Amino acid sequence: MKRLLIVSNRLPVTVERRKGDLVFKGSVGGVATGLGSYHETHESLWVGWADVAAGRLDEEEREHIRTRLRDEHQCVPVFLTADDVRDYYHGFSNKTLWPLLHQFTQFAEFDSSTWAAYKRANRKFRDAVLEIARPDDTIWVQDYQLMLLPQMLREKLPKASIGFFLHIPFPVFEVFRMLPWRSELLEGLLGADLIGFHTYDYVRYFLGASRRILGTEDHFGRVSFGDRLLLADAFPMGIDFERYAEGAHSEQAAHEAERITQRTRDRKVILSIDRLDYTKGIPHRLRAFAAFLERHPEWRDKVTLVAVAVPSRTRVRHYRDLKSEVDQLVGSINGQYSTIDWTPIRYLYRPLPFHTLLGMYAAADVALVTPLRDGMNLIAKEYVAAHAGRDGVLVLSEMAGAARELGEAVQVNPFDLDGMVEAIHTALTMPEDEQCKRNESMVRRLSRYTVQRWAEDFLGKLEEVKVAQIDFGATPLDSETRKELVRAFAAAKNRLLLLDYDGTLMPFSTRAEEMAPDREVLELLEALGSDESTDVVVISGRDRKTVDDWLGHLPVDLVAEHGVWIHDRSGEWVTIEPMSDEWKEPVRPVLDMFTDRTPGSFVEEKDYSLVWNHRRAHPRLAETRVTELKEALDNVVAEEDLAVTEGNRVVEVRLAGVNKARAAYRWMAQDDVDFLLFVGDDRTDEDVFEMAPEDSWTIKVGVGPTHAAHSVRSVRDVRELLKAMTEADAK
Ligand code: GDG
Repeated sequence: MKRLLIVSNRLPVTVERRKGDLVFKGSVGGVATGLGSYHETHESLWVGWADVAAGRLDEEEREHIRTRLRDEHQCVPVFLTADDVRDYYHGFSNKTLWPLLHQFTQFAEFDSSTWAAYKRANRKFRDAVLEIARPDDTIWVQDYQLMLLPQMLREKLPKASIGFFLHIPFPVFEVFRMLPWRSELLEGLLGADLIGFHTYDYVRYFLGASRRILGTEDHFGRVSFGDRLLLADAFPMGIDFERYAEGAHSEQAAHEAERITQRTRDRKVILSIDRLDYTKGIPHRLRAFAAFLERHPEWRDKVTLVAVAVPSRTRVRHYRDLKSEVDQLVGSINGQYSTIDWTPIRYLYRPLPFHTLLGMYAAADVALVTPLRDGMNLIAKEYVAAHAGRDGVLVLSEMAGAARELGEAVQVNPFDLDGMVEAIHTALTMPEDEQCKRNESMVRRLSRYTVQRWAEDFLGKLEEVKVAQIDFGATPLDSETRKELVRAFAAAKNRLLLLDYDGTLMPFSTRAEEMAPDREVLELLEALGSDESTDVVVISGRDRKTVDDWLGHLPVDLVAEHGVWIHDRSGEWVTIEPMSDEWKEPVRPVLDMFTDRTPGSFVEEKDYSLVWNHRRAHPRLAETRVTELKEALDNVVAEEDLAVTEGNRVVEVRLAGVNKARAAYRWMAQDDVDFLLFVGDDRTDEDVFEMAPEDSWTIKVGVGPTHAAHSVRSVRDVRELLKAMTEADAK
């Protein structure tokens, strides 16, 4: 059976030394809670740190921990020293990555010694995984503490299925670029086959950073990096829905809720609960609550804010400062508004047992979840689940990943004090039936996309990527194969070279007119085409006039408009068959409309095709528009028998059945050809790759799924290959 190895900084079980004994207990936190449920119900092993300093353990204790964790919890411990914990965990992870990735740049420290510790610790995790990994295991690495691990594992297990999920936000480029070790971190992540984020925005930021920092290429989330294909995608983490929906009705939770209602004397209860972290916006929330009491005196004595702050990272200074700030704020607000009978804020600074947490969810009329920035935020989802089928209002920050899915919550910008006051008021005065209605829609979504589904979805996608990688690609043309090709060319008597133009002979430029052939290309074509035994055909998607102007004087044959027009050295331009262009009428207005909506795009008209070119448009916008455009064209396409193809930054519409392959066939069909080479770079070339006979040479420029047998990285490689061919011929 295929095993899953989950790897995270912290195990879902922590070990504590109490009066000389080792005590095992569950960990608090988003990753442990969320994935914990999946782990319990599946065949998986979890590798991570058990929260106990290794220096204080003798070998016998370590063995005891190993055995118990393995037998009772399917966990494998990584032993970290006190120095590791200080520098890798409290240091680089929590003083550098955590603030930076949450865009708290003012808190981010850049220290090369903690960076060294981070690398060292990631290697420890790698070694722990390597010790137990079997070849067909799936390895799923979690979160920001282990961003180097995917690549470290890839080096040792080149074929393994490796997934990575980032539980916190990925920041915009301007912030990520601040990190002195940004390339190494990205390379670390790119060792994975699938990189998951909570929201599509984070995916975009990540792809943008990789493009700009490492020069990766991506298309619909498929990333090509070197000779590897991987995928980045959004998987909004869900919760173990039943655990909260049913749990809220359990006897213990109901008892707890009852107690809270009694203690707050039937006042409205607003719940605020998070780890005490500066990203969670606790001071902003407290100030908003105070402003609410100030501006709405009618609510004094009628509402209680239950504020739970779970201690976290107390060894980091900013967390201790935050603790003082919160203590002080709570004190001053309570000092100002309390009466003998009423304390506006009930403040708890400690972790709660699970049933108490559930009781609090159940008792709260309003949950105030207003982080300044949060990868997802599971508390928001858990609260809604606990209110399935009943009233209760979620006030949710727009800055939490969860806001994308919980559109029916009262959404608020946590930096906007007036908006926050307004939101609290809206929540407290919302009619009950509206509360129920809003919850119903959210509950429907949360009960479908549970943490189970989230994990299955991620792992399913990971398998898909592995399959795609098999088809992906074309083996890179190594030097041995290249020599073989050149030898075959030199030995052949009747050679046929079919060469695409844009992106194959000439590199892309954002200005189409700048792509006229340079001297090197002209000389290469001249040299190859002058040889009697070589037929050179340049197959372009461009209009025939441009192709003629640029290449018409050379001893080569030409194909324009992806196969509509053909020109051999003996004659005129002819169409491959009699053609009509009446179909353009219904298509043109559709393309014009998309041009108006997409700044930087334009329509090119050729004799028998219409092209929507978005080379100068914003790539992300264009990506969305391409999908919409294809949908919009669906009807006309069927009626007029047209083909819509996507090329490099273009969408082209032309009559079905006219393509490069059909044109190329004219030359390929000659039966005395004993060397055939076709080089192309985009989807319009795939028909030719597919049709080319087994014994021909097919080369794709760039990476990506293809029917070509080989690939080269760039136009430069193509030119060098052609040059080597002319030189071999000259010998
Ligand atoms: C990170 C990201 C992302 C909290 N206090 C107690 C307690 N909890 C449980 C909650 C919830 C979890 O811990 C907290 O999850 P969050 O999502 O709110 O926050 P982080 O710990 O910061 O988690 C976050 C998450 O990873 C998952 O990807 O959503 O954005 O920052 O499940 O119920 N549980 C108990 N007592 C407590 O006092 N028993």
